[in-house]
Amino acid sequence: MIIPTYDERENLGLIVGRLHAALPTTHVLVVDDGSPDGTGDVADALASNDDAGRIHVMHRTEKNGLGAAYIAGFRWGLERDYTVLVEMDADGSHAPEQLHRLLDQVDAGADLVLGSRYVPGGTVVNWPKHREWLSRGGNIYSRVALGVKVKDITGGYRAYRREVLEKLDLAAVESHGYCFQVDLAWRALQEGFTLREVPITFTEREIGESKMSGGIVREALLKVTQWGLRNRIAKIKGVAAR
Ligand SMILES: Nc1nc2c(ncn2[C@@H]2O[C@H](COP(=O)(O)OP(=O)(O)O)[C@@H](O)[C@H]2O)c(=O)[nH]1
Ligand SMILES: [Mg+2]
Repeated sequence: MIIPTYDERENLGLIVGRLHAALPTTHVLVVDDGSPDGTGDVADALASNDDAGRIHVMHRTEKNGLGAAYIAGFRWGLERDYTVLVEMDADGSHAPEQLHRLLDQVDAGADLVLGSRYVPGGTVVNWPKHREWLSRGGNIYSRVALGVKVKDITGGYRAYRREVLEKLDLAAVESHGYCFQVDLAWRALQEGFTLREVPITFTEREIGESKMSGGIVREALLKVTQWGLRNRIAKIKGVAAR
């Protein structure tokens, strides 16, 4: 389980506690980008107080975005013998109590499982209307631009079988913000991995602030458009070459 953190001092202990109450054997890697609020110290304290040695911490010096933090975390996990690598937010939006839904589908054979707000049974709690529309709009746009059927390709609660991350060229992933999520799912689909969505309840954070920004939205729009166009051009060229 990889948890990226930026200024999540009050959330981190709560989420790790909930995770270990739900699934006691799960190992955690906190990837902290030098949070000014001292989240890195909180993570170190959690790690040293955990007698079972389940909590690990990676300290990075700069705030480099969600994508870079996850890629560093994936590399760390792949260097060790973890068979499934999970992404989860630190702010309580993703319920550790629902993690078994994702893991069950990995056990059933899926390569990549997405916790999905927009399949039947999935819900969003306490999101301001503009955030919900941004998310729904981003998903509709991604579906049309990329021609995929995924309902919640922007979500950040997901489980990867290690083979997926071994196969993908992580060094080539340039997405910084949340379009990193679209990027990885899209790459996995293109490699022919099987993707499944399971319903989750996404609950907006009660503590701390969102790091979502206009720059993150612009990056996503630009990149998804580029990927979609590139894919179409490649298909047209493929047809023309026959
Ligand atoms: N390490 C790291 N974590 C980040 C960064 N940006 C966001 N996060 C973490 O990513 C998760 C989701 O971010 P959040 O701001 O809640 O996004 P929102 O739920 O879309 O509003 C949280 O655990 C954040 O602390 C970053 O630049 N670096
Ligand atoms: Mg959040």
